[in-house]
Amino acid sequence: MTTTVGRFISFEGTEGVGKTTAIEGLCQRLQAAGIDYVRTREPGGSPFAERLRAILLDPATDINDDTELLLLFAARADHLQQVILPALQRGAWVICDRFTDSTIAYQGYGRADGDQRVLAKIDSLIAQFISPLPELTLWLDLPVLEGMARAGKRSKADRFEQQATAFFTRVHHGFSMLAMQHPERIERIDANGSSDEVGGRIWQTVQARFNLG
Ligand code: Z5A
Repeated sequence: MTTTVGRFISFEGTEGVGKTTAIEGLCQRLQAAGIDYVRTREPGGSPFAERLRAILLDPATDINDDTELLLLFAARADHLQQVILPALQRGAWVICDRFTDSTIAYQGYGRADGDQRVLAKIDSLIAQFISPLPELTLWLDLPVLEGMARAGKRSKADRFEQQATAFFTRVHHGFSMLAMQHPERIERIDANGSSDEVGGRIWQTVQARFNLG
């Protein structure tokens, strides 16, 4: 068991809900509060994992669901060892755009429609290779079509963004299941409204959770 002292926070949600924007806002507030933090993301976050990210997101990549799952975990294991654990051990906060909940939501529900065998495979990979898990997960909840409309304003769709609406509806269901199963860790944040409003909700939640003045 690895000893850590920093705080580990993940952001989750379906496509285009505003994670990147919200993380930017949180990091500005942490900086103003004098808190040392590392901002990172998945898949990716370390040099090797960023190479796997490029493969995973490339629309030309043709792999089956097991291969995708294992590549995500290979990326995560490297990211954890190279970036997350060293940051937590020196006392920094880690702010991570997506983590294991995305795998459950996208691979477990989006790809496999909640198939118990697939969910069990993912749980087993998490149990064997991933520690620690985030102590706070901010799930930005927005109707799927609104997130897709926000994301759709950008240029070219990656391999995940090319999925149909039904896929993202299953992913959204996956996140709501996770929020029900882990109320002690996952906070649902209403992602409707302006980025200032959403940012305010997030900061209130973080302040309350970690007793920040
Ligand atoms: N994936 C997976 O399948 N399994 C896994 O285990 C992991 C990931 C870890 C890459 O993720 C893909 O990997 C992802 C799941 C899969 N694919 N999908 N879909 P990513 O996080 O890099 O990509 P993303 O989820 O598509 O993120 P995103 O599209 O970049 O969205 P975002 O970061 O949540 O949103 P944003 O960039 O902050 O905002 C989107 C737009 O909305 C932008 O123009 C903003 O200016 C605008 N915006 C933001 N906030 C607001 C508000 N409040 N109002 C109005 N407009 C707003």
